[in-house]
Amino acid sequence: MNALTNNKAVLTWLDEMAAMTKPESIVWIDGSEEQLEALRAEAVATGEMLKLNEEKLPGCYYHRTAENDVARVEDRTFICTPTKEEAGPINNWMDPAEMYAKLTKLYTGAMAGRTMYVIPYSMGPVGSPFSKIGVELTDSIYVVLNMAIMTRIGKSVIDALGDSDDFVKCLHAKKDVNPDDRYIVQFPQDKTIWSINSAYGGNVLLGKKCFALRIASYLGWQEGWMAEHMLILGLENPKGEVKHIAAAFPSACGKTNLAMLIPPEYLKKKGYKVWTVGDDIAWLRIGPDGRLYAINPEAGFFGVAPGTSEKTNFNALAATKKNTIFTNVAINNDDMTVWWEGLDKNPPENATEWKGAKVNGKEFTAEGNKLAHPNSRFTAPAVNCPCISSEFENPQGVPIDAIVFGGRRAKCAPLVYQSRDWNHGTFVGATMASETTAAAAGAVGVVRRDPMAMKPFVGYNMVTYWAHWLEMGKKLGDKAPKIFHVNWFRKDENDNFMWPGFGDNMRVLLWILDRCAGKVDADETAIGYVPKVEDIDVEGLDMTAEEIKALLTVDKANWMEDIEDPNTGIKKYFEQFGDKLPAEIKAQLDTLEANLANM
Ligand code: GTP
Ligand code: SPV
Ligand code: MN
Repeated sequence: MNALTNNKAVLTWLDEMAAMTKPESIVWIDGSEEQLEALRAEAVATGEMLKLNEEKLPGCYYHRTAENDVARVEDRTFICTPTKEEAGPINNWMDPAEMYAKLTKLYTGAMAGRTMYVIPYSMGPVGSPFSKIGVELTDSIYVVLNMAIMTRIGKSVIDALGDSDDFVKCLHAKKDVNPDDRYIVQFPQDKTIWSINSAYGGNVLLGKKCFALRIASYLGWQEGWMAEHMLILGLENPKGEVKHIAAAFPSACGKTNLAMLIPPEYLKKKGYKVWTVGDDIAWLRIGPDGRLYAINPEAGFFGVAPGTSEKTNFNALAATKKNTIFTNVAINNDDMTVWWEGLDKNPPENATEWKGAKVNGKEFTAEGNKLAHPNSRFTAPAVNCPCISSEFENPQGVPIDAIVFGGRRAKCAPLVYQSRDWNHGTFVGATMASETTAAAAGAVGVVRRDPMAMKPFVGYNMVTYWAHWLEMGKKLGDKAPKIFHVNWFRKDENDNFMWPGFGDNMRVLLWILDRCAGKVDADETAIGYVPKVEDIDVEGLDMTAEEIKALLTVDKANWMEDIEDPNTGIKKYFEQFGDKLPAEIKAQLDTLEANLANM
């Protein structure tokens, strides 16, 4: 097929990559429905995808990845800046020349006998001042079809690029999916991403974590804006006024769920609503009026399937009912529909589990096995979401009133607290911790520091990133959003969640917005402002004031341990940054210690 562009920079790079990977043919993705439909048919013919029930799940497909290839691989992800210092101590680093040489060997002939697809794509609405363009080369139809949902693709994008060389060069080859030679590599200065030997989501949909977070966070630092692992939601009150909240939680810690929240019945009746702008990534810029504005650079949701049900996340489930790709969930062979843990209490008897074995799902799960992989996902178009915001395509983005950090903490962090100001809020983000989840390969349930939920995604030195946050705060001045921290995952002595979560998180969002509007008082504690028990509305909730109080307590011993723990503590974490730690962050730690000492 003819190239879609005469752009010299694109064509020269494409020639180089094709000379290295040696595909049998090259196909440009123009974004037309005819072309995508032909690719779906081809993927079904080769067995790469299965067609699901056309009546119950129109336009939906199923894909299973290799057993060794089911999540992001953080130990094989590299930030290749010219110096190690620029990547910082928490990123894997290799000298760019060395990495290019090493990977060139792996890529040489990697697409022999295969087709290379050329996908022009835009992160953000085409033509928005926030938006950026990438071109992904891939030998995977699964990647093409996912990118077609997750980003804006095709002719309009390459036309918008024109003659410019300002695009991110993304190369993906699935090769033989060998985990020992798997690499996910960012070269921020070259605006280049090379991914090889994986065919799973976040490792290969290069517009997402690789570009929209790792490369974009680096560009944001250079250009004075921010790329964050944040959902964006609009909360509408009964008067029809909408305030926007951006929230950063680590992977599989509730962003999709909060972004699509359905309020508890009594609030719904009053007229409260939540509108989804984004569920995973926010690009934030200071607008002409000096406030912070956010867009969602994505066009779809790559959401965690397990735990998604009509009760927990009605809107996400509704979004998956058509034109969706399911990865590593279970299949109900009776009617070619999908199932996962938490969808309902009725696992299909005639099931295929995520690895491909035919099993009796009832017996299989009763024996303690999982039918769906814990990180199985759906790729659903944002337009499918019943609560998609009318601002979703707004090229100027939405003004942000509050920033919320959060994680999975069985102890320590209360249900919600407010930072004293932007710098303190930056410290709260920088010292975030969370129990690990199945979203990345490795142990699950271990507490680790995950600053701003960006540990796996920051494309430069974490301390420079914190300094950039402090700098943005200076520029925003008194127009800065207020910064909060939430924890939906606090547990009691019996290991039960103390807070119902999901829709009831709305009660906490209302307190947050009341604080932003100066409408409600709070208790000043060592860690920041904590709600008064009576200010968390419990109407319709079966919870006592004592239980709310327990959720809000700041326990001195727990907090001291959080600072001092020799393995996971804040001090230990900060040590690796040495004297590069911003003085303001150190000062905030000193204040926290002094406050706790006075408790
Ligand atoms: P990534 O896409 O990996 O970045 O994840 P995410 O932050 O969007 O996480 P998501 O909303 O998909 O939630 C992950 C898991 O946490 C799901 O199994 C949810 O059911 C569960 N979860 C979400 N919100 C809550 C909550 O308020 N309470 C509890 N207990 N679980 C929750
Ligand atoms: C995450 O792990 O935070 C995700 C899924 O959103 S992935 O795109 O695989 O990174
Ligand atoms: Mn994510």
